[in-house]
Amino acid sequence: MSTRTLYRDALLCTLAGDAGWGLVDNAAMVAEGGTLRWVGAASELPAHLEIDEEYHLGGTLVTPGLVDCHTHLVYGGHRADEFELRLGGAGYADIAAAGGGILSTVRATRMASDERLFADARERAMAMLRGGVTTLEIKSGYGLDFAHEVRCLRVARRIGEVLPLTVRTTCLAAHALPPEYAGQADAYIDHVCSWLPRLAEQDLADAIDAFCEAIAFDTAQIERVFKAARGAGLPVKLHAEQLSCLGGAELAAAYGALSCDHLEYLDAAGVAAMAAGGSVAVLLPGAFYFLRETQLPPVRALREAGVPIALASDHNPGSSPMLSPTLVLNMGCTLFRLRPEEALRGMTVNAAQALGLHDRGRLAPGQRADFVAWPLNHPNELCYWIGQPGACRPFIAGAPWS
Ligand code: DI6
Ligand code: FE
Repeated sequence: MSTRTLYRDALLCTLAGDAGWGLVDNAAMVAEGGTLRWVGAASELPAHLEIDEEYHLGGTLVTPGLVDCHTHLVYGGHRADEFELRLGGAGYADIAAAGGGILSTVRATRMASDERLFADARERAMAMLRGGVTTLEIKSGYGLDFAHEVRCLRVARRIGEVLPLTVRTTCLAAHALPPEYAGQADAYIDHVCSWLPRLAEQDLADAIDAFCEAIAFDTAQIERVFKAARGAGLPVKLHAEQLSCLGGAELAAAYGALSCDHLEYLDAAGVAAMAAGGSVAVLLPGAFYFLRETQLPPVRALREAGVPIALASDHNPGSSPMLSPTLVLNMGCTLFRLRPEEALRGMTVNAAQALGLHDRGRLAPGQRADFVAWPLNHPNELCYWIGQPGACRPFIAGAPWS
């Protein structure tokens, strides 16, 4: 029989309904085998419940564990030099066109040993975990050939094995054109398509992503990747409409994409397609901030169309070198004008949906016992403090992490 654990003396923010914080004061939760079995006011705890283990949460605020549903955590080197160039006036796309940008990280990643990649990615994942993240997506996309993409996906899988958090891996081989295929984008896409069945067979990727942009791949090329993903039985996502509107979101939604991400330039047709296709809109305020973009994603139109909105760090060395989940929440509110409750739903229940996960993101019976105790009095403080709002205590599948 699995251990039955009681957690008491918490202010719960359950997000259990479709709207509202779902606050429960003087609350308790009971978990068994890593799953929540009972959630409610302590005064209503069923009598005669046999409890094996008990945690007192000291009156702290408890939210569902945070879900960071879009990161590029595995890479070599960094791009602080490029940051300086951009501050001096160089454009992100210009740097990419000159062979810098993503390709400079590809060079550093290919040169890094497996151990270096693993040790650096593990540190980054630990920072996320310390910040309250209990489920983390990690994309490849800095290998850009079969062997290096596989290496990066293996490193990502290993992070999920050595740390208690859940890691979902995404193959982003169609991220940029590797130098050995310069001028032959279609040939590179053929190769990428041929890798997908092997990735699925080896269980290395939970989803397939691509970058639809003038500096990356066009919709015809992306569609070929999506067809191959479908053939391999893998769900898709897309980096769409970040720097321009190419109609990527519409295409992705037609392929039942779990999510379309970035979306600053998303148009009305894209919003409608996402609503019809059931794709989550993943907004990435860190990249918007770091690239000093001015085009805001169409938050109001997404809301009105009923498209679930998620927020993520987009952690990567080029456009969003951030490792603070609560700073993502803050930026989602300050930059994109999300309401604090929308922002928190965006890093819990909606982010879980963007990963195809429906067993987490709320505090309710049947959900995983992934939650975080914060030294705060109200969940709006998660969005208010700029960055880390004091040390939090994550519990994963019911067990405290420290
Ligand atoms: N969009 C992004 O924000 C990252 N990738 C992408 O397609 C940035 C990647 C980088 O600059 O290294
Ligand atoms: Fe990204």
